[in-house]
Amino acid sequence: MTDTITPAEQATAAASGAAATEVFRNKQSAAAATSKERVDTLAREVLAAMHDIIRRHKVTYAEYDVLKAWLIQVGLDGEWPLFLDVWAEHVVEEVANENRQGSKGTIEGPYYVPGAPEFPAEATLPMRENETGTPLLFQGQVASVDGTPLAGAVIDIWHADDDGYYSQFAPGLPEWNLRGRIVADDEGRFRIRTVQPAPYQIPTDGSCGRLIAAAGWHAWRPAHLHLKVFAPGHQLITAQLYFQGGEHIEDDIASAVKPELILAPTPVADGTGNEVTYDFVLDKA
Ligand code: MBD
Ligand code: FE
Repeated sequence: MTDTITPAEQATAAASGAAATEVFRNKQSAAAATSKERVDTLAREVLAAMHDIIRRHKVTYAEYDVLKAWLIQVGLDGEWPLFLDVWAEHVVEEVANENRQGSKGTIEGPYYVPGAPEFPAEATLPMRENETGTPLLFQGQVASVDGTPLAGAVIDIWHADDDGYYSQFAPGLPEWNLRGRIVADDEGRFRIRTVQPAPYQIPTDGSCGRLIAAAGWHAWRPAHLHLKVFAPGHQLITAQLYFQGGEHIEDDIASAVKPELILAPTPVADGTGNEVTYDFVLDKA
């Protein structure tokens, strides 16, 4: 017996949803305005698509009330960030970055927190003394599309632990566990030591989980590292990197896997874990 509260004992959909909602509300870009014409067009077409579905499937009053109750509960659970990032963000990302020449990106998801502690080019991410998971050396170089190395590029990395929990979204984890901003060296190179994350199941005890259960879907994302790569004069890349052969690479619930984003780590000679090299190419701003 121990009196330590583990994330698994206390993590709830409502708690992680409330944290994700709060983080999103602090994001400045959320306040960006749009024109009346744009709102008119988009809102009208969303509503028309809904009307069309109701007619084609002859949606009943009983079904309409189930939907209403469910939508109310999504908000109460704080799960709008989760819902939107799992089932809609991938298309927004596709449209936003369709003209990029450099490295592929993918969705940000609901668990990024700006302001992680900063580290030099060779660094170990903040982790607990007994952090479980296979050690991973993640190294590479950041360059511009013309091949120029980007000295001082910042690699902002965050990922779940071996149990699938993100710090600040599950209780009992150190504030910045498995989160850090690594500043690349004069040649744009970085060497980051962390542990390989496990496949991730989105919360099953909230509204998103109820939808998944009611529809007979699954709640899994493949194991992934999240990254944002910043360099002056260049477009920010928001990406995730996955692991070759990992579970749910082929059926990510968030539809965010791309072949270019799959890593194939190899065991390091001294038997202390895996290593992998991945280079980032940034488009000019
Ligand atoms: C995640 O960890 C994630 O990356 C996304 C996109 C959605 C839910 C949880
Ligand atoms: Fe994630």
